[in-house]
Parts: sequence; structure tokens; C-alpha cells
Amino acid sequence: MAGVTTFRSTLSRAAPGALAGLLAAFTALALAELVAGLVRPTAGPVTVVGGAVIDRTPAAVKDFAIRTFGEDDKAVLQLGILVVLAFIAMGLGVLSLRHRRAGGAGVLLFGIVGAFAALTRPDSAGVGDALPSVAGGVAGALVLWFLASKAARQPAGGEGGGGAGWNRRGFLTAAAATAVAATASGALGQFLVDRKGQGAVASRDALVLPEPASPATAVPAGAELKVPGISPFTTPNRDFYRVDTALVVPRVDAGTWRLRIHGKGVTRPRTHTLDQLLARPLIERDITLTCVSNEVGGPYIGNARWLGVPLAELLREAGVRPPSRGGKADQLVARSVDGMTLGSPVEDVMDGRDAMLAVGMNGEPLPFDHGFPVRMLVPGLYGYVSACKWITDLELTTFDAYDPYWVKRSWARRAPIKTQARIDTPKPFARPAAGAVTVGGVAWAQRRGITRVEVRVDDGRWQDADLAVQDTVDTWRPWSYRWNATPGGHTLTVRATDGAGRVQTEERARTVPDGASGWHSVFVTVS
Ligand SMILES: Nc1nc2c(c(=O)[nH]1)N[C@H]1C(S)=C(S)[C@@H](COP(=O)(O)O)O[C@H]1N2
Ligand SMILES: [Mo]
Repeated sequence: MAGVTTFRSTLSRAAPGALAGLLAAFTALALAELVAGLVRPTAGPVTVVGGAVIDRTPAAVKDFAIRTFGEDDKAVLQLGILVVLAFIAMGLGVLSLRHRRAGGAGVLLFGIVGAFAALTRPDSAGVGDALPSVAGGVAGALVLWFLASKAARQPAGGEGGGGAGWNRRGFLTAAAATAVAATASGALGQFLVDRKGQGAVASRDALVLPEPASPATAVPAGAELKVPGISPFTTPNRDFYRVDTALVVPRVDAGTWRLRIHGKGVTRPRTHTLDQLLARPLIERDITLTCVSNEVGGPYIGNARWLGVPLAELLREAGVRPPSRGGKADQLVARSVDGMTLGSPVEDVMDGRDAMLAVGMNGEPLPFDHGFPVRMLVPGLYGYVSACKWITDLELTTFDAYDPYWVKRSWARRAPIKTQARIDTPKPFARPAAGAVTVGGVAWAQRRGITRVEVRVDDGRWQDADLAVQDTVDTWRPWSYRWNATPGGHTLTVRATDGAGRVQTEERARTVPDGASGWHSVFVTVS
């Protein structure tokens, strides 16, 4: 029993140290939040450290995170950072009971790590970004020093000390005061951050989208199939997938937003305001957007009706010519307010397809999550090489001269969308009753269109599915197949043929480097 007693008393001696460490970390984060609220909302330490982790995560790990946590991946990352911080903070707190200086120095070191992360983010705006972490680190170190001195063993006779030999009441009072002060500064910081975003929210609320000069053709009556479980033809904004690296969604004020066009071959560099763009003839188009990180059968695809400025015209006005017309720049690099860079082939943007700077999505201004006030779209290209959200800069350059963000992280320079079909219903491992079962889903091959979808049951023959009416070659095409299901386990497989006559390849490829391929299969048990 002696061992247990020793363990207990060690624990009770360590507890105030651990609490002091937690409070020091809490104070550091809260004060950093306050300073970030004053300097720049996205410069808070958890945000910059999280961002730095994202920047340095190998493609395969990122893919795993997206696959496992889906759109919660960012929340999981931030929670992970906080949990790791909490454990380190408790350790430093216990350490500081005996080695006060080492504990404080440890907390300071974390502030420096945060500052380093802030300065190396692609959107770093200068040394000011290091301030929140540095201020937090200093405050945390001071708090730890102070609380550790209260928690340390006192000369005998301290009031309320009992047998513990330390000033318990004094420590708890100091700890409570620290907690209150830190909570207050964190709340004030949150308030300031929210207030900074309010101008952007007001500018979005006030934005009235003009009528398009070139409206989208009406979606044909038969473009949607009335099959329960199939994706709706138009994805509502709230259900539209979101993929980006932003831990804090940028809230850009439409009134102060600018787009600069410059670089190689630009004879008339220009900076546009939103009002100037909105005064131009706008086009409205249905376009299906797809993420390169979408697994075979995955969810990172959506179809919306977009309103925007034709991009090729803007480039032509700036003097840009595509390479096929003697232009020197073959890559168009789009840069967002959060420092993201995406590179598209100039040739694709100017070949007559509906590449646009979108301002509207399904009849409303772009949601903040999807790039308000302006994002780029190029039909036929995966999002990471075309669909820059919160865009603010367009630079003409070459593929030889510059690698954008994802290309630096082992993704391909050029990435046209691969022909794919997905089974939406039945779901994997569903247990439909024997008899007529409707199998259905969507198929896509933006720019080429879908001409055929076939379904195979187990190792049987390929059977033609019924296709919905095609809207445009840039949209996905729903399909369905009536299956006479017999009892037992069955594997349903689907494949599409695109407008170029190519049958979707069976060859499995991972998402890295230029998009997944292979056939989608679903296993069901018919009862
Ligand atoms: N600024 C910015 N734009 C971005 C990204 C990003 O991380 N940051 N991700 C791209 C990727 S990988 C995709 S697939 C699309 C997704 O657009 P959505 O979130 O509106 O669906 O945005 C693209 N644009
Ligand atoms: Mo993507």
C-alpha cells in the first residue's frame, strides 16, 4: 500500500502545478486572441499553427484526414492542437514547481513557435502577425511564474496550509483571478474578431446581383431523375461540399475588395473593383465542380448555377493572348486573400469555355465559405487548379517559372477532370428487398459530357442505364437502372462513357497526383 500512498501524494503535489500550467496556456491563448482581434483575426496562434501544420502535411496524410474526418478535418486538427498543448502545459506547470525559470521559458518557447508559424504562412502580412503569439507567450510565462510561486512549498506556518506546507487559499484565489481575467480578454478578442467581420457581412447583405446578359438555358425537364436517394441536379448552397485550407473563413468586405491583373504578356495591367465587374455583361451557367481529392464514389462534387464575369474577355482586355496565339504566358496563377495560389492553363481559360469570375451561386451572392465576393471557375478542371475562392490577384506566368501551393505539395501541374460515375443509391451494405430495385447516381466528364452509363451486377454483362436529359457538357448527368434483385449478396458496379467516346477506365488510381480513377462498386444484401 505504500506505493499507492506515495503515488497519491505525488499526484496531490503535482495537481497545483498542472492547474497552473493549464491556466498559463489558457491565458496565453486568450491574450493572443485579444491581440489577434486588434491586429488580424487570422493571426491567432491556433489558427497559424494549424495552418502551418496543413502547409507541411504530406499529400497522403492530408488525403487520409479528408477521407477519415471529411469536412470536420479542420475541427479535428484544432482540437488535436489544443489537446497536445494542454498536456505540454500541464507538464510545464509541474516542472515549474521545482524549476520556475524552466517552466516559464517553456511557455515562452511555444509563443516563439507560434510566431514562427505566423510568419511562414503564405498569407503572412509581416511581423505584425507574430504579435499575438509573442504577447500570448509572454503573458503565459508570467502567469506560470506567478502561480508557480504561489503553489510552491512555503516555509511552515502559512495560513490554511494544513499539512501540505503551501498556501492553498492564496494559490486558489490567484488561479481564479487568472481564469477570470483570461476569459475576459478572450471574450473581448472574440468580440473584436466578430466586429471585423461585420463589414463584410453587411456588404454581402447589401449586394444585389445584376441580371445576366447571357442567362443559363433552362434546366431541361428531364435533367433530374425522380429516384429517391439520387443527388438533386442542383446542389443547394448549404449542401455544397467545401474544400480549402482556411481555418478561419476569410470575410472580405466587398467595398474594399480589389482584383489585380498583371504579369507576363499583360500590356494593360488593371485593378478592378467589384462594382466595375458587376457593371460588365455577366454570364450565368450551370457548372459541376469537382475536387481532385474525391475518391471513386466520393462526395466532393456539386453542381450549381453560377453568375459571373467571362474571364477570357478580362484577360484579352489586359492584352493577354493564349499560347496558341503567340502568348508568352501559359499559366494563370490566381491568388486569394489567404495566400492560396492555384494555377490554370491560359489556353484552357481562353479556349471558349465558360471560365468565369463568379459572384453568384444559385441565385445569391457567393456564401463566405465558397469565396465571397469573387471566385474563379474553369469548367473541366479540378478545383485546385482553377476554382480560387476569395480571389484577389491574377498573375500571368509560365508553368516553368512558378509552382502554386498544391503543386509544391506533390499534386500535378495540370489536372483535367476524369470521367467518373457514382452510385448514389442503394447505399453500401443496404438490404433491399428482392424484386425491382432502382439503382441510380450521377456521372460526369466536364467539357466532354456523358453519353452512356452501364451497370453490372456481380460478374454479369454490362447493362445500359437510363440517362437523364443532358443539361450541358459541363454538368453531371443523373442515371438510373431498374434491377431485378435476387436474394443474396451482390456487387453493383457502374462505369460511364464520355462525349469523346472514352469508356471510364477500370484502372485504379489514387487521388494524388491528378485525381482518382477506377469503377465505383457497392455491395448490397438482398433479402
Ligand atoms: N482560397 C482558396 N481557394 C480554393 C481552395 C483553397 O484551399 N483556398 N481550395 C480549392 C479546391 S481544392 C477546391 S476542390 C475548390 C472547392 O470549392 P468549394 O469549397 O466552393 O466547393 O476550391 C478551390 N479554391
Ligand atoms: Mo480540391
